[in-house]
Amino acid sequence: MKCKVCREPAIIDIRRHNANFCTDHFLRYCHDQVARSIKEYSMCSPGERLLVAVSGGKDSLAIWDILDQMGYEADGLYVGLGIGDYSDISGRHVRQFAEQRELKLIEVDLRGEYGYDVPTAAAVTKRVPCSACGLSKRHLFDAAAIDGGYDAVVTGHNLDDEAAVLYGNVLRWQTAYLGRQRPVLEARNGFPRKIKPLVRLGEREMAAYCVLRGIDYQVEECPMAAGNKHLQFKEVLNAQEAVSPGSKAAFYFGFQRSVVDRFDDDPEDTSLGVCSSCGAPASGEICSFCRLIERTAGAEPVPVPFPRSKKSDTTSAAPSQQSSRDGVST
Ligand code: Q46
Ligand code: ZN
Ligand code: ZN
Repeated sequence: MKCKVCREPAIIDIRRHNANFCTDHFLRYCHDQVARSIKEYSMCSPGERLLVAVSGGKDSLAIWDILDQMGYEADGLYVGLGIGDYSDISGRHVRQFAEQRELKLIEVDLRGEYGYDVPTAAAVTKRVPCSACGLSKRHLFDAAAIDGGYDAVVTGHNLDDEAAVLYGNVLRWQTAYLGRQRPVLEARNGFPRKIKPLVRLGEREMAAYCVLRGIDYQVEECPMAAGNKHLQFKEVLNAQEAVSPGSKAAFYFGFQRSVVDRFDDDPEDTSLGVCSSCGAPASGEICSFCRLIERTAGAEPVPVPFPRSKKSDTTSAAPSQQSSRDGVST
């Protein structure tokens, strides 16, 4: 197996591009794919201040690393979700990464600052953990970006994530979500711009990127992800990709090219008011984040299940079934 560019021994094959790369050319390929996404979708410009939502997983640390190397002013934001050892280890990876590169890291701890954690919120609301978790993260990312004067929030959603979310939304014809499933969501209604520069790169490529760049990341599955529909959708698409490489990219980018504009892209919502408690955009008197704080106030902390091991997440592995959200809107 030889590198497509220099003919030296290759360390990774990318079947959907029918290409193999050596270490140097693979790292360059990752940068080129990010630069291409940024340009093609007008995600951000040099000189803008970016806030990277970092979880401690491979994708968010990889995109933080790439943007930093590209010369962007990119700070990190880590939200401590209170998911036992999983959160403790994730936080350590994020801190170590930021310290090694002398990057600015903002930390918010749900239990310390808002009096609840994800397992407790899930028990109180009687909904899947990803629901309270996603709500909390979205609110805190948005608030930190607006308060800190950042030009955009960057998330580490990769091609596997986005194709799986799209698949779930198409399966149930979630038209309101389909209109928002773009690599860029412009700032509006009091929310910051959101960008996903990893949409051209797969999960396996991001794991390889971190290994080759010496980035330590959280390799365990989130213990709250059991039953997460997103994982099932990834498995379906992985099976399809195995028999027909390029299917995920064709599905996702075909949608972007020819279909997404047919759906309403969340037009300016004049009915949105301002939360009387925190000042965030809200459809009622107080926003759903502040309602969650109220509901969880005084609740007994709930124990966390044991972490689940991922089936595969290395340079030589097939695309892994890494967790993400259960929700359909990213
Ligand atoms: S951390 Fe949170 Fe994910 Fe865990 S509880 Fe679900 S959403 S799976 S990205
Ligand atoms: Zn090469
Ligand atoms: Zn609020």
